[in-house]
Amino acid sequence: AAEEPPNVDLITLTRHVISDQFRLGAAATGDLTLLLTAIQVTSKFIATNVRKARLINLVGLAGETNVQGEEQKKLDVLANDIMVNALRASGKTAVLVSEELEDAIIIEERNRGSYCVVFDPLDGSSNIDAGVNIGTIFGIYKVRPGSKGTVEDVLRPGNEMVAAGYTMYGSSANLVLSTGQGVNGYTLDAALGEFILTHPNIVIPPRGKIYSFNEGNSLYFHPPVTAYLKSIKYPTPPKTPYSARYIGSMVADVHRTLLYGGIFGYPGDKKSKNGKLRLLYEAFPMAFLTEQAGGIATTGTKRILDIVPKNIHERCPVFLGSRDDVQDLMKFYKEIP
Ligand code: AHM
Ligand code: MG
Repeated sequence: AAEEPPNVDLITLTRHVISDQFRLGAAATGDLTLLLTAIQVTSKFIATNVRKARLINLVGLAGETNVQGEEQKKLDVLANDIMVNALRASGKTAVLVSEELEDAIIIEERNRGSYCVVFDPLDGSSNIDAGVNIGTIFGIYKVRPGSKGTVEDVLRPGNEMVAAGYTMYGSSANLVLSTGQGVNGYTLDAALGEFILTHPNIVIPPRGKIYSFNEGNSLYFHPPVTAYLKSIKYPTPPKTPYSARYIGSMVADVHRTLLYGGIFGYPGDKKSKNGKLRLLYEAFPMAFLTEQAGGIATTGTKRILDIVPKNIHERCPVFLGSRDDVQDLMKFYKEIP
C-alpha cells in the first residue's frame, strides 16, 4: 500500500497560541505567547529527562525534604530547577511559586515581566520509580495593575488566572492548555521537537462511567463521600456500577477524566481536613481546565476557582469532572450533614 502523504500544515502549539492571541487583538502584546514558549521548552526538557531517568540514575531520593516534609526525588529537584531557570530567563515573569520551594521567588528587576507562574514541576512523585505517568502542572496570573510583583499577586482566586495547563509524561508527552477560551491538547512530536495540536477543543462528556478516588482512605471519608461512592457502586437497576480507575498521579487521573468523563476526587477527610492536593498549583489549574472543558470543579460545597488563598502552599478538597457526576456528588453534600 502507498504511504500516506505527510500533513503539510501542522498546527504547533506556538502557532495556535499566536493565532489565539491575534484574535484577542490590541490587548495582546505577545508576552503570554513568549511565556508559553518558555513553558513548552521546560516540558520538552523535563520529558527528555523523565525518559532517560532510569538509564542515568535519576530515580531515587535526592536526600532533601521539601516544604511538606516529603522526601524529594531527584527528578523533582531537576524539574524544579529547569522551570525556575527558564521562567526567570524568559523575562516575562515577576513571581514564581513552586511546590518544591517554601517561599515564592520574586524576580529581580533586570529579568522582570508581568506574569506570575505557580507550578508543581513534577507531580505524582510516588509513580516516578515505577515509570508510571507523571506530569507538570502550571497556572498563570498577570500581576495586579501597578504591582511590581509580590506574593499578593498569586494569593488570588483561580478565576483570575489567565491561563493554566499541564504536561503529562506518558507514552508520549501531552500538553493540555487553556488560555480561557476552551481547552486544547498537544502531543510532542519527538522528531520535530514540537507540540502538535492533536486534541482541539476538549469537551468533557456531560456524564461518565468512571470514578477515581483513593478508596484506601475510606475509613476517614466523611458521610457524603461514602454515600456517594456507595450510590455509584451499588446503583438501583437499571443503572449499572461505575468502573474504578486511580493512578495516583493527578495529571494522569485528570487527563483521563477530561477525555473520557467521570469524576476524580481527593476529598477532605477525618484525618486531613483539606485533603492532600495543593490549591494554588494543583487544584486551581485543574479546576480552570475542567470548567473550560464544560465540567465542574468543587470542594463538595463551593466552587474551587472562587477560593481566595491565604498562603501559597495551602491544600483544598477536590472533586472534578463531568457535570452530571459532580452534581450528583454535590447533592450528597447538600443532603447529608
Ligand atoms: P505529590 O505532589 O507528592 O506528587 O502528591 C500529589 C499526588 C497527586 O498527583 C495525586 O492525585 C495524589 O498525590 C495521590 O495521593 P495518594 O497517594 O494519597 O492517593
Ligand atoms: Mg504535587
